[in-house]
Amino acid sequence: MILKTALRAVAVAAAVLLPFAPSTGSAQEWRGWNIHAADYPNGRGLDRFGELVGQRTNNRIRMRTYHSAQLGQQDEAIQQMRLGSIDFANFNLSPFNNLAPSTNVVTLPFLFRDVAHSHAAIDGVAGQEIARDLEAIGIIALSWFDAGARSIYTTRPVRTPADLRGMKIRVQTSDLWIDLMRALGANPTPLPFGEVFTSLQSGVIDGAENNWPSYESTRHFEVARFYSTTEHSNVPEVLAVSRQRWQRLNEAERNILRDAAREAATLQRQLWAEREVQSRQRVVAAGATVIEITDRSPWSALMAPVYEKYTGSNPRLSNMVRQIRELR
Ligand code: BDP
Repeated sequence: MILKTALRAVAVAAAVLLPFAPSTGSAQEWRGWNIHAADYPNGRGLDRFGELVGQRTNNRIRMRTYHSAQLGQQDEAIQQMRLGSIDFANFNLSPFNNLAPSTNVVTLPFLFRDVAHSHAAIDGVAGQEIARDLEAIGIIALSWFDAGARSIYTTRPVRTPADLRGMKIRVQTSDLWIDLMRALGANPTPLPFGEVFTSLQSGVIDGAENNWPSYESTRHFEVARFYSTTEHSNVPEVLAVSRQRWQRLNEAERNILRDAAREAATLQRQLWAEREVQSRQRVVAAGATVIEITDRSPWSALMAPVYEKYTGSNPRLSNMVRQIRELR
């Protein structure tokens, strides 16, 4: 009798637990890519993601992040994730511009009013559209990291678009970025992130553009000492996993990953806000000159052709722009 009850209890427990059983019996090792150092907000977010997934799967899914671009530069890492040799990563959305059309929308210059506005967009409809496009190319978006506002920094002072004329400015590999820089009068030079420092040093380029934490952590401020607060783009970042891995997970595991990614993004966003302030202070203390651009209208006025080219003839994308603008 006791045995029967015990057996029944086991059967009931098995029935309840079965849908949550691991999709594969053995432990899995997942390789994660990060372009930044481990102590950068994004590195901390990725490590938290791995920790939570490990805990909640009883270490059946063990995640290890390779920081500081050990597994390659961003464009290569994206290809590797599509092929399934990188399992998870944090990517900026601009390197997807030529692959996933809706990522162009959130890269567009002067689109977001502030951080809250960019969160509302990416945590809402824009994020859903982007996740759909990324899935189609083999990448599953789980949550969104902050990347703050990007501004132009140069080896000579820049106060107006006229000052930028003919200067070689590094951009990420994206047609939109090339057109954006051209529209500002600069000479865009696509280069991997890891080559920017030496290219500035050797004079291959005269400047680049990025947020405060990247300007500081890469030490670009040592070679391009003028940071003009153009704040021309607030392109967000994604915490993603490879579709190949994702397809082999059961629903319970997917939920664990989704929750862990959301919690990691909450941490990253908090750390990001702190790091932006610290990075600005550090570069100023180290002698960088901040050129405050208070009136951005001469800059944004040049952007109409970029909007036209990337969204004008595409109802889906121009609709996204409209929806984002209407967000309050
Ligand atoms: C940083 C992003 C990183 C990009 C880099 C870049 O976090 O993903 O690779 O900019 O400009 O802000 O390439």
